[in-house]
Amino acid sequence: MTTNKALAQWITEIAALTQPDHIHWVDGSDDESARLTDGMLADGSLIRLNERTHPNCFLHRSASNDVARVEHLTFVCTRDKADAGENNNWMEPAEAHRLLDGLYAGCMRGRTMYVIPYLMGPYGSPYSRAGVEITDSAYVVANMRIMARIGTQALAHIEAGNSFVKGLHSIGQLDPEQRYIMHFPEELLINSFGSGYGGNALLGKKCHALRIASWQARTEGWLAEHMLILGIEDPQGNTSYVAAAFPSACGKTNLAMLVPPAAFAGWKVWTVGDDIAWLHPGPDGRLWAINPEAGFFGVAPGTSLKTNPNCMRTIGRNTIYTNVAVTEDLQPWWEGIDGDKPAKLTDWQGRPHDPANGPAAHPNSRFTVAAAQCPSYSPQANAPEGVPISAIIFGGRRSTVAPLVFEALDWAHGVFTGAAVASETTAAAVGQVGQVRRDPMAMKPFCGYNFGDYWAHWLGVGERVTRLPKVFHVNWFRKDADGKFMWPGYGDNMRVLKWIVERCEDRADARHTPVGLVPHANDIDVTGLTLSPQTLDALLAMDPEIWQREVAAIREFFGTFGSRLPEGLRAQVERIERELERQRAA
Ligand code: SAT
Ligand code: MN
Repeated sequence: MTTNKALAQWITEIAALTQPDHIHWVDGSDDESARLTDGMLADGSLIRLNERTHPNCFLHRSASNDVARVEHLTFVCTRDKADAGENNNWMEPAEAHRLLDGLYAGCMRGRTMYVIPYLMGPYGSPYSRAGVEITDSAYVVANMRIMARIGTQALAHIEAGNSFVKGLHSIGQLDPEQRYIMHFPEELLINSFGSGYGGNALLGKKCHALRIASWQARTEGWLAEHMLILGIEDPQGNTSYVAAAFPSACGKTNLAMLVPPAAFAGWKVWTVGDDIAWLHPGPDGRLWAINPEAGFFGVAPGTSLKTNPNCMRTIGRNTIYTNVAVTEDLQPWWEGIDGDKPAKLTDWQGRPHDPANGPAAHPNSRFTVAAAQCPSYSPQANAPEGVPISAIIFGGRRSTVAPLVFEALDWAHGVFTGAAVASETTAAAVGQVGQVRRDPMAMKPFCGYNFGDYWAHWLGVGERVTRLPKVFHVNWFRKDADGKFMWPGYGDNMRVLKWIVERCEDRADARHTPVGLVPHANDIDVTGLTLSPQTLDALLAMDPEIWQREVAAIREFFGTFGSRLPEGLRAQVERIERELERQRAA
């Protein structure tokens, strides 16, 4: 139990509502973890993988209709609807509470209610925040144990008088018709029902560290962002840190663990985080970032020694796999993994694999693993003060329009660039894959309040922070007329990171366009890369006519935010339109 009265009272209240058979306060110990794992092995919710090749690794198969985040069932419940904004589904808080309390009533009968105190962020950091997740899923406990700092120390943080976010989760009947992911930012409360999967159920991640935290960050003057954090060490031993926002399943984990190409001897990339960054103005006028998470919940398909060797070296032990396929001798398998496809596989639903049923591993199958196991894990990853950010990078998956890289002209233009991010959708969320949608700052599914207010907050940070990071936009996914990717990506993205670092140090050149500063072909270090000059030119092209159409689409999108759209963004649209028109006329 706990000495914190508010917490004790909430637990009593929720136990009365949900009627569990047992209440288990999670202490985070190895003993407890072993007992939970044994229970899940016994009831079949975990399967032990090949102990020789993958020690202490397990497979979980989720319900086949519960495999991704559900954005259409995700709500932000604020008193004033306009505060949630066009970017969120909204429900009136009292109505949402009525609906959910009805679903929660008696939902834990015959089950154990786990109480998980957790901390997002390093122990001892002034930027870390606590939460308590109540759940009836042992699988959630096992994942939270990897993804956050849970148990006794987190509880001590709360009992020392720090505030905490409340998260109530029940898998219910895993019925997609009775599934809701509800946020009450004004109450620092999350209610999740009917899903056991990833971001729907591990409430410390998207629900707390992005939706609720973004709301708190706005009132407190910081930023909670869907960004990886990495350090780039040059051959002289200087390390610069960048934070980068891409929509789900666009390669954040790969970029965060990048291994530079052979021609980049002496360069090294350090991983601080792969998904979420909390950025605070520091005493020296720079933005400092911490990774609130302690683990990676990454997409398995496409991960291989070729695309992400550090990741493959991370996930060989102590890893929970969800919805991957398995080989005959119980090794995890997915499309894109190294080696030939085995003749016999069991698919993610436990059936003998038949290609007629689709891929063997679900396209959104995942691994959950402790960040500390990553060979490139940064020695600064647990620094209480975080790491100082030199550059912010936005990106999306665009087969056309966006060049390989460009730099924003200044902070306000950088905010515009982030707000205008668009990307082709992926399997990380339920729905059509491959549609272009606007995904500002890669926060479309995660911003806990009105995007108009959010952009105004970003612009405001530019006025308060004296040593602002430079802002960039990248696109690794440009395709040629034959539909083939033009840029090799993965480790070769180091070539773009190098230009970015050099720009931050005023050591590299660029040409001015209305849309941003683009490298000349010879500004990108292509040593050791076979890439035709024509392809590189095409990758760096900024076509004014295509961009006139793009800016018209951005103007229309911004228009949906009405009077909450900050004047600073409207001014950017108008400037770019004017300059593009002048360029076209010339
Ligand atoms: O399911 S999660 O939201 O945790 C993963 C993702 O979409 O990035
Ligand atoms: Mn993500």
